[in-house]
Amino acid sequence: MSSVLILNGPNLNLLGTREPGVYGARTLGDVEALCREAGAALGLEVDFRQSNHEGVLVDWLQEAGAAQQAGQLIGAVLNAGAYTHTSIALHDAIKGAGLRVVELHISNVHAREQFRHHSYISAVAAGIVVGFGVEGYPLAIQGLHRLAAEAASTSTGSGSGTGGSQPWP
Ligand code: CA2
Repeated sequence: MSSVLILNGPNLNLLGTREPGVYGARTLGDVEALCREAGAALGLEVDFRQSNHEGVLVDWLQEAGAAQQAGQLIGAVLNAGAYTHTSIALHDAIKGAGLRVVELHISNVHAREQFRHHSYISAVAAGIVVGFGVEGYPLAIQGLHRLAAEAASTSTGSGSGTGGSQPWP
């Protein structure tokens, strides 16, 4: 069975405990349940993780790239939290690992402070889901699944789409 990795960055363990006006009332455990349901509907095993540490996220992205190249993983949904706006290390890890990533934000970062408008992840992401609340997680899994299926059909020559010109792996 193929799997999908869901990676959550700093402070997302606090989801549902504070700032419900921005991030909603659901906890990270609730988000994991949403992801497991969405993954099961697509026949995917869900590996759901959170870390407050940049280097741990880098390690996980590198491991995920290797698993994707081995055909075990379709890619990752990444909510890098505030590291989105600061981390060249996460950018380099995604690029270096050749990992298919859908960047996700619960809030609409573009309607918030200026410092949240720039993302180091977007340039190396296959797609972006922003501002749908925690319901964005199942949307991101569905989008990632579709992109992986398109890439597989393009690489076997059986697809008729335009995916071959996409700048991601
Ligand atoms: O909207 C998102 O998903 C963010 O990635 C969340 C990050 C923020 O730094 C990004 O700009 C946008 C913050 C995650 C912290 O989440 C908390 C949840 C509840 C209470 C405190 C923090």
